[in-house]
Amino acid sequence: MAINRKVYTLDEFTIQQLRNFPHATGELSDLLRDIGLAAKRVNVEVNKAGLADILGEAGMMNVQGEEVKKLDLFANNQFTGVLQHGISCAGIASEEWDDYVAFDDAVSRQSKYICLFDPLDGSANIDVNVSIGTIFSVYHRTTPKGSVVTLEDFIQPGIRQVAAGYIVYGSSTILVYATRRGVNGFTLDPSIGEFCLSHTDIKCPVQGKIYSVNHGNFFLFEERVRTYIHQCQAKIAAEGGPYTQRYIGSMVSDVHRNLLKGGIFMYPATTNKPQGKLRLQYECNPFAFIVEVAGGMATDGYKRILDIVPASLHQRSPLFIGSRQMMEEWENCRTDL
Ligand code: AHM
Ligand code: MG
Repeated sequence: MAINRKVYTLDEFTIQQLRNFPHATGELSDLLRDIGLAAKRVNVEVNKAGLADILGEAGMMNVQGEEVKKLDLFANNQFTGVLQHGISCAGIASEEWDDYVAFDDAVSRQSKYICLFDPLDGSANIDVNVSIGTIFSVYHRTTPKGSVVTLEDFIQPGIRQVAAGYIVYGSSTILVYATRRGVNGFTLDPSIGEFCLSHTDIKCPVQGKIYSVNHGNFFLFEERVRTYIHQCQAKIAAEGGPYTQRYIGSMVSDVHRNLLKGGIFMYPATTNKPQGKLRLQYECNPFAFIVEVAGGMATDGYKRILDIVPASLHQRSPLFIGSRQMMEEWENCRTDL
């Protein structure tokens, strides 16, 4: 017999969380609702990408010198729009913009949060129907309310995040967000157009089974990384079974899978990209926050991601992230033994 239980929508859940904080203003709930709304709009476009003549290059280069796809622009506009017109966000920074954007109006100057986001991560995969995602992080502004936000609001270390999350536009669409109180996932029910609580209090398994890395870069990695990869491969040869390697090339999907199933995701420095590929503020910090709240770890190979003080908005960092025990094995990996 089917058991009916109350299904919480994203809005209901965030409002319910407010009850734990009698002095909360509800601004974070508003902001998450705005992000959920933009995600639903992006989801519609992602789902009909093959039909809507929206595939292909928009013919522009973004600030990273990469070609922008049309859906990147659409997603960027959606997230910018909802945050600009909401009441909770004083300014944004996006992987697609050169600079941060301060919302200079009477309501936004009083808002207490700023938001950074990568509107469509893994967009190189759009043309081939591979899952892509949005990544976001939320900080308290450091400048006083009433003023216009400045660069200092956007280059805070990741440890100061108030919330962070991501959306995977995949076989189903899921929004996962973390606050210090926990990590929860909401799957989009297309029949009612609502994100519904589906993954409560997500914990990253302590012992992972999966290692995720772009093997094509193997000879560009430092020796320690190559040694660790060999250790993982030796484990697969010795133990077989559940251990394996998986790499989608879409970070949101790769880290989401490892968060649920256990594993380590690595985007190390390479000889041609000594700072790695991923952006500290838009990709590494939000995932580091989420995975740490879920019980895992995240480093740049040597130090904790969340402790890095950014020097600029678009700075890159190597990333090693995932299950605690695998991360400890990586930390203990030496080439001189
Ligand atoms: P993007 O922000 O330009 O989409 O790049 C980030 C993506 C990640 O999602 C993914 O993990 C990585 O780039 C894949 O890079 P590579 O093809 O070098 O392995
Ligand atoms: Mg990205």
